[in-house]
Amino acid sequence: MSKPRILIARKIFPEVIERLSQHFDVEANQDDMLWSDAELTERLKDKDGALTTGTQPIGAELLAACPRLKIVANMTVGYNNFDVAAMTAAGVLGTNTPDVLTETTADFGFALLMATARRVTESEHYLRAGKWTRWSYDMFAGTEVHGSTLGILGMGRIGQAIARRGAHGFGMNVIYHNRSRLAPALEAECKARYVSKDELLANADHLVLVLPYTPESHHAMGAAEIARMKPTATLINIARGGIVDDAALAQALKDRTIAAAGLDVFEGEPAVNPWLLQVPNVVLTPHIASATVKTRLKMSDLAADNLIAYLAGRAPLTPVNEPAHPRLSRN
Ligand code: 8YV
Repeated sequence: MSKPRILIARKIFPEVIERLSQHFDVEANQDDMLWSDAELTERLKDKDGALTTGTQPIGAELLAACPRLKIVANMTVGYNNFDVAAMTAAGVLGTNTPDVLTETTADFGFALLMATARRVTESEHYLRAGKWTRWSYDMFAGTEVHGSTLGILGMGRIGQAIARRGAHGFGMNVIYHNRSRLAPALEAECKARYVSKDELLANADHLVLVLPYTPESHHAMGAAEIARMKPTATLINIARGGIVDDAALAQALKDRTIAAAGLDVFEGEPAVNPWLLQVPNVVLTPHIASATVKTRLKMSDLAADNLIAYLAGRAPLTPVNEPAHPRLSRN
C-alpha cells in the first residue's frame, strides 16, 4: 500500500521531516518559499495531510479544490488562518499545538513587558548611537513593574501563566477580563481577580493581551479602549495583529496618552504600520513569542504527531474541530 502524501508548507527542522518521511510521502518546502493561495492549493491537490504555520489560510475554496485532504496540522496554538466552519463542513480535521508553548510564550510576554516598562531597547539604541555621555536622574526613567497592577485581557493557558509570573514573581496585583470567569481554585492559584473590561482598562499599569483573534476580538483595543487606559500605562500585545488598532495605538503613543507599548504581532504583518516605526516609546519584535529552539521543536513534533496519528486512523492529539462526516474514516 502506498504511503499517504503530505505537504509541509514551510521550512521546518530536518529531524521532523525525517520522522514524517517514515510514515508519509513528504513534499517539504525547505527553500521556505512563500506560496500564494493558488500555489498552496495546487500543491495540496494530491495530498492527504498538511503541516502548516499560521500564515497559510485554509478556507472553503482550497478545501473544495483538494478533495483528498483530510487533516491540516497547524504548528501554532492560534488558528485564525483556519476557516473552522468550512473545514468542519468539508470533513477536514484541524489541529493546533496548545500547552507546549504556554510557558515559553508567557516568558516572552514578561520579557516584552519588562523591556517596555524599563525602556530597554530605547536606551540601547541611545547607547549604540554614542549619545550616552553623562548620567542624569531621569535618563530613561520608566515605570515600575514589581508591585504594580498587571491587567490581562484573555485568560487562557498563556494568560494564566503570565498571571502566575506577575503575582508570584513580581508581587503584582493581577486583574483580568475574559469571556468566562476562571474557576475559584484557578483564580486563587493565579492570584487573579476578575473585573469588567472597563475596570481592566482603567486600572492596569501594564495591560497584556493574550486573547484569540476572532471577528469579535478585531480591534478589541481601538482608539476608545486605549483612551480609557492610564496615561502612565503600557500595552503589550503577544496575541495577534488586528486585536489592536495599530494606527490608533501609534497616535496614542505619539500623543503620550499612554506611556509605552510592546508589540510582537501586527495588523498585516510582516508589514508594520509606519507610524509605529516613528515613535520611540514602543518595543517591536517580529512575532517571536514562542521562539525558543526547544519549544519550536515541541510545536513541530506535536503537529507531526497529529498527522501520524490521524492518518493512521487513530485519534488526533489536539483537534480544534470535530467533522461530522470526516473525509477519513477512523478505526
Ligand atoms: C507561531 C503563534 O510561531 O502559536 C501561535 O499561535 O502565534 C506562534 O507561536 C506563529 O503563529 C507561526 O506562524
